[in-house]
Amino acid sequence: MNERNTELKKKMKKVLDKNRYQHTLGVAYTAASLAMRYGINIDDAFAAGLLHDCAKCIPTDEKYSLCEKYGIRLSDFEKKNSALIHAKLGAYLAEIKYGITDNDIIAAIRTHTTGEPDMSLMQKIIFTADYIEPGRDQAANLPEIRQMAFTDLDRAVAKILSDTLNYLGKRKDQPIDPATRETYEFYKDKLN
Ligand code: DGI
Ligand code: FE
Ligand code: FE
Repeated sequence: MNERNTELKKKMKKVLDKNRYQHTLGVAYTAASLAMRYGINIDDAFAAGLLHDCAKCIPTDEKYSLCEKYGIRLSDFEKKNSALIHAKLGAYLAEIKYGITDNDIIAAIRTHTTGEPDMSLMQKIIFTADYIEPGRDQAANLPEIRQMAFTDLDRAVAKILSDTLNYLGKRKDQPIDPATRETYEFYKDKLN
């Protein structure tokens, strides 16, 4: 592992709780494996995986005050749903607190929860690795999506979005972010 990633790993161990840290390592190694498969920089994918949830364990009120402090513009949906904020705030912290300068890594952190239309390979890899890392065991169709991730990444992205919309649609307490729908609209043709 390169020096930057060794440092980032130590820092994440400090700012994340135990379960989140284990999940983070799972995402980092899964992202590195997908990077090998699809030919992007392995160290960068590992770094993006390490940092994707770097803002997750910040208390909710502090998440909002940090966004205010740094002038991070939240969508109306994010203003009302605190679970989504860690992506945008995390992307910003990756840059100013953890020294990431690569825009593709920053974008991958920013879009890891909802995705966005027309993502880069790095963005799709982090979005997918977050869903399929070995520690995940709740989602439907995981075995199928795990294989698909290594055979047809766009199709895996589409399937993750379709399953996520399905799952959120069944839960009254979980409104759907328009960004999740827009991403699905862009990728849904890949399911055919
Ligand atoms: O941070 P993680 O738990 O690793 O995973 P995540 O960043 O994908 O998702 C954070 C939470 O956001 C998770 O509980 C799923 C949820 N989520 C994803 N898309 C939407 C959503 N929640 C709502 N309410 N609406 C969405 O569109
Ligand atoms: Fe997350
Ligand atoms: Fe995550």
